[in-house]
Amino acid sequence: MKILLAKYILTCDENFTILHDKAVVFDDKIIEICDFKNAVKKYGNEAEILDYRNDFLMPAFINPHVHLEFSANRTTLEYGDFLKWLKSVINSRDELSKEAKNAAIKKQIEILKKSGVGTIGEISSFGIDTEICANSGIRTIFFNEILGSNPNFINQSWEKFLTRFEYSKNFTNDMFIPAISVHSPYSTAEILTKKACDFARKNNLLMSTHFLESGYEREWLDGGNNDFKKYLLKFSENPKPFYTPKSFIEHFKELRTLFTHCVFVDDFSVFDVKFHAITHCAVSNRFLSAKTLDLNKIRASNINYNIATDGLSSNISLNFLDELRANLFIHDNENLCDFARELLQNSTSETAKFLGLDLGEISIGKIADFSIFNGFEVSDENQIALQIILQNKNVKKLFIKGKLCEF
Ligand code: MCF
Ligand code: FE
Repeated sequence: MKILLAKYILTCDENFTILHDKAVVFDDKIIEICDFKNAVKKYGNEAEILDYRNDFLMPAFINPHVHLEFSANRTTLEYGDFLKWLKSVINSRDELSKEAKNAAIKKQIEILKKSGVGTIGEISSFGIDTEICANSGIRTIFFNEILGSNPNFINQSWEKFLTRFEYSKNFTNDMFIPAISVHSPYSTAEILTKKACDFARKNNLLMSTHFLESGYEREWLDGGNNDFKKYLLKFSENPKPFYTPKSFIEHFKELRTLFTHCVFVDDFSVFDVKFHAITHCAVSNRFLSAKTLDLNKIRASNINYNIATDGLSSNISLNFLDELRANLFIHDNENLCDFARELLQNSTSETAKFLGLDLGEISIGKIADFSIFNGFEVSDENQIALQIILQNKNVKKLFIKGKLCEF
């Protein structure tokens, strides 16, 4: 058991309550939040004291969408046009993933942790990341990816997916949770999406998918005949869109699904707020989509949104604080302090609730995933969330399940 004293505690609860000069008593879960003196009186005999009286405590971040297998990419993949990027992925993905194996992936997990991330959603395309994630100490929702558009290879795609999924299942525990990712409406035939969604429903698995990321994709699904068709001709003789945007979403009915990107969605009321959430990758969208997610439309529909880095396939950094800073710059119409608070909340408690994880908030009974930031002077508590994002390259300490992470 430990007693941790902090200058400020950002609870990240619904009201974004900030506590001043309080202590958290915890083992793998949070036992009590009270005055330091009372904590010492009650638990002092058995507890270790962690004195961070000048520092700030907040829940660890959740980064629900990364592609660690693309960790070797620096300049191989082309940015600035989605189709060019996609072609460069097809050409280089095998090599990139081989290069990423082990060292590069481990290094990026370290970078994630150092930036305060306690949980990731890993989109696994090949399965070379399974053991590394399972042994990494970072909590992982492991989204086994399925895709395939050529009708001749549907069974093969499904079987390959099942093999990877079953393998990942061997590592299941509270820190490694197998799940599914249907890659996207342009790359995944309807039969595969149906099978994957039925499988997820039957086995109570979380789902993730890339949706309406580019103008090309939007036009293609709307029935337009654009460059996307030329590109898809590589994979099948007479490519036709498998879905309309609406019919794609219908597959995910009553299935807890993270819809990633969605920058070309006009009306978010098509989603079910109970089961669906939007994963926002601001930097990735800047590099590939040439469009920014309209947060006001999302707020108007009451759907939950969360913040993710995507992989180094479409980002220059998996440091979560870099991504939060980028959000502050990219969404330049937002009120700075209010948006900073929303970013922290949507990277902790809001996402945890959606994913069904009992963490993301500093309150009694929650799993003790939190980080310590170097403290600073603030004249107004309203500045704290903003300055945490602006002033920190990394956290001072990270605890996952109550244990201090070594890095
Ligand atoms: O999220 C970004 C951009 N959108 C789509 N896919 C990916 C991203 N980063 C990596 N990918 C992967 C995806 O998982 O690239 C492949 C898939 O395996 C593209 S489809 C051949
Ligand atoms: Fe992605």
